Amino acid sequence: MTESSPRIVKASVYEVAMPLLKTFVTGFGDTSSRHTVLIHIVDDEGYEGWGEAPALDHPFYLPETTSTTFSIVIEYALALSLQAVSNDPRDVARAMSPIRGNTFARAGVEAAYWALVSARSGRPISVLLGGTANRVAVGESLSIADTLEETLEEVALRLAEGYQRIKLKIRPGWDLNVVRAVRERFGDEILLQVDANAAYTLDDADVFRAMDEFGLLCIEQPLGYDDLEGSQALQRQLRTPICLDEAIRSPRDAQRALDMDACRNINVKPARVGGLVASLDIHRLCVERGVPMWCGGMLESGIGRSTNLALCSLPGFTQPADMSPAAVLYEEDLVDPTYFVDDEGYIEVPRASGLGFNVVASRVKDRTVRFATLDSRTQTIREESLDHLSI
Ligand code: OSB
Ligand code: MG
Repeated sequence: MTESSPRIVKASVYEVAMPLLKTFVTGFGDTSSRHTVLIHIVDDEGYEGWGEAPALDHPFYLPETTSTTFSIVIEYALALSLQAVSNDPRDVARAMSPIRGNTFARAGVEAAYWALVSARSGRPISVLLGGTANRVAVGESLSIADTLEETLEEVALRLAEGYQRIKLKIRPGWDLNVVRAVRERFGDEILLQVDANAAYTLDDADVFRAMDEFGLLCIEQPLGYDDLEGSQALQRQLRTPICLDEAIRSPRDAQRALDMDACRNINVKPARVGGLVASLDIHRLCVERGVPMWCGGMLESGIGRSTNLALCSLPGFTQPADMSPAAVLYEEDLVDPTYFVDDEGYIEVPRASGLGFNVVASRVKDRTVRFATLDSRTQTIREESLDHLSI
């Protein structure tokens, strides 16, 4: 560590229960239990940074889970970050680069350093990233419902609230019918897209060819979570851009997918691609090639949403971000005030330095089910009994 980079004197990781108000139903199954992982670091001058590693509890979206993320953060990611040549997030990302995969763990640790350097420099994360927008257009991602009527009601509500775009989760049996029903009720003007979460195979190509008639912004991750070849074969048959989510877990994946024409649109989730540094690389690539992109979500708390919003302020993010409001997801957010969608469907990019939102430590504490912290003597991160929890 250089002299200009103060020492990290506190480094902790928390597994936090964030029960969803409603089960989130998608092409990969049901998500009812939701635990997220938070990283908190403090330097020797008292500046702090929070980051979120929002893997899901189960391995049905991607291989990583809350538990694997928690373990990798303790055993490797946070430990390696402490060896970085400085606290600059690019150096931290480099220090963690020996870790294969485990993008959520690396992204969560890196995010905490972005918040820390932002707090120290007095410049908001969006500015550090090179962002220019003051507000970000958002859309909701709608869970698969029991009836079409339920979905139509929810779409009506969101459009009335100002949401700029509707994303329908689809799976076999809930696809053309729901798209047709939404188009019939709300017309061709609304921005509409679908997300299959890898629930189909190339044998279902006719479903997607039929979708071509509905003027969708994109068809997100129709085929297997790592199936670039299948996606390439399907994209050849479609006018609607395929958007990849699960299949892009690094800048290299993004380059390969675009070179192959396996997609013509990209969902960037910092947590899925390994952090904001990797997201900036994908942003540069997409801008160079004129590929539209947008920021996805992982049902994060306001802690993760804050860094997503900062990223969306970059000029290449031309389509509305997935940002279902906290009030729809959870009883209460971990930040207060939480982000707010105005009646034109925009969320303000956090302007404050540091995380940009105030973390309510007591809420984090009340919801923590596991935690680990830095043993300053051995410089290792160790799991601790909840009796020792102090934030
Ligand atoms: O596929 O985009 C997805 C949430 C969890 C896992 C995968 C996905 C999603 C969403 C949620 O669609 C969007 C949001 O966070 O508002
Ligand atoms: Mg998706």
